[in-house]
Amino acid sequence: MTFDAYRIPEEHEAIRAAVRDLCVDKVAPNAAATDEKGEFPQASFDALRAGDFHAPHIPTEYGGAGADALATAIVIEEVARACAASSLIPAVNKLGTMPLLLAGSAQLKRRYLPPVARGDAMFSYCLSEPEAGSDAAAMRTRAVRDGDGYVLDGVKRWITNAGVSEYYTVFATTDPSAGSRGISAFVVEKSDPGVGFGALEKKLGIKGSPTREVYFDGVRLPADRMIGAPGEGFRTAMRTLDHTRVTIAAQAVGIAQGALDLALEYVTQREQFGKTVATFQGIQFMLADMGMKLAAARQLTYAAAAKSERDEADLRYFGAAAKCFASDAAMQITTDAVQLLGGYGYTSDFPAERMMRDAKITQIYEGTNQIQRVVMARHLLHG
Ligand code: COS
Repeated sequence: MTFDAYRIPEEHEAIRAAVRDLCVDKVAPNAAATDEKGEFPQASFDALRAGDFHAPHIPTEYGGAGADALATAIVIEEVARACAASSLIPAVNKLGTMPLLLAGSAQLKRRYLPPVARGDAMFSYCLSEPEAGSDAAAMRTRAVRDGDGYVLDGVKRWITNAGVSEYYTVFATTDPSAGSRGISAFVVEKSDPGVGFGALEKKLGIKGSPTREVYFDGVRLPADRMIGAPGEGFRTAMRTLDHTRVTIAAQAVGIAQGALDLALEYVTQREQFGKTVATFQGIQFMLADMGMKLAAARQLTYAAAAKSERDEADLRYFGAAAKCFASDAAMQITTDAVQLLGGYGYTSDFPAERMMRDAKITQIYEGTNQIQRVVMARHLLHG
């Protein structure tokens, strides 16, 4: 009797090998420059698009690659191993389109998913506001019913790929008296009159991925741009994050793997006291801890991805746990990689410091790790 349970299927490993090859050749070489210049990694986007890895989760019926949640996580992980900023291309395309996939009408999906699948458009997600970060339900952006449509006014902040993306899922309150039950979701196009963008945020890491404010000044939206029913927007936003926190976990795993690979290469070449530093037990213990944390983070991430694919009841808990654990692990592993490279690790001649800066955001976005702990504790206490 053969035992084949609890193993990544061969087809998923084949996807990993294909993305890894592509990233080594065509994404990693751009990573330092995209970070240094703070410019969108167009060459990496073009390479990912050519390989159909720019939005792999889009179902085949809309012209996508139809990758399941585990395959999508593996794609994001492998891109992040080479360049964290570039991994936000598949990750944010999933984040932006997930509300449509979960709650959108057939007509909205048919209209907006094929351009993303083809790589003609990207899709961003607009939830956070200047005064509504962790407390997402406190948003002030308003959509007021007007004739046969809505008029949208407000400001969204920290919007990944803003300005580059063609489409935006925007959450706005349609009934301020109803709190989180008065929030609705809409598709907004970059070209809709009244849509504007702020200056690029000057960030610590993921510098190649543009982050801007998005402004809505009297934007008229036809009623059929609403995703799901009025008042269901907050629930859709939260269900989306349950799925996409898994992709941030995958991104963190990829960044950490890149840092461990780099550290291993360095310590087996660097000589001090007449031998490679890898022969010292103090170094070996650090490597062992890095590898152990990474393995645990990857297993939790893949388990959460499987739950995402099956939309299991405890996905909320597993998505939060994977994102929290993997991002904390990535922060520790990248910091240790900088330490293992010594003075060289502290310079931009080596990518360790970039990886450390990039890892930091994974502890913050798609819900801070404090919020992930709130989500986990609520699940443990109340089911
Ligand atoms: N799936 C489905 N529904 C959910 C849900 C989920 N994961 N989480 C909450 N809801 C529902 C609740 O069931 C509740 O519905 P009812 O009003 O019908 O009872 C409603 O949403 C409000 O839920 P809750 O009272 O738990 O909301 P809170 O205001 O306490 O907020 C947290 C909950 C803190 C978890 C939420 O605001 C959050 O995740 N904040 C972080 C936001 C974030 O990740 N921002 C990053 C943006 S992307 S970079």
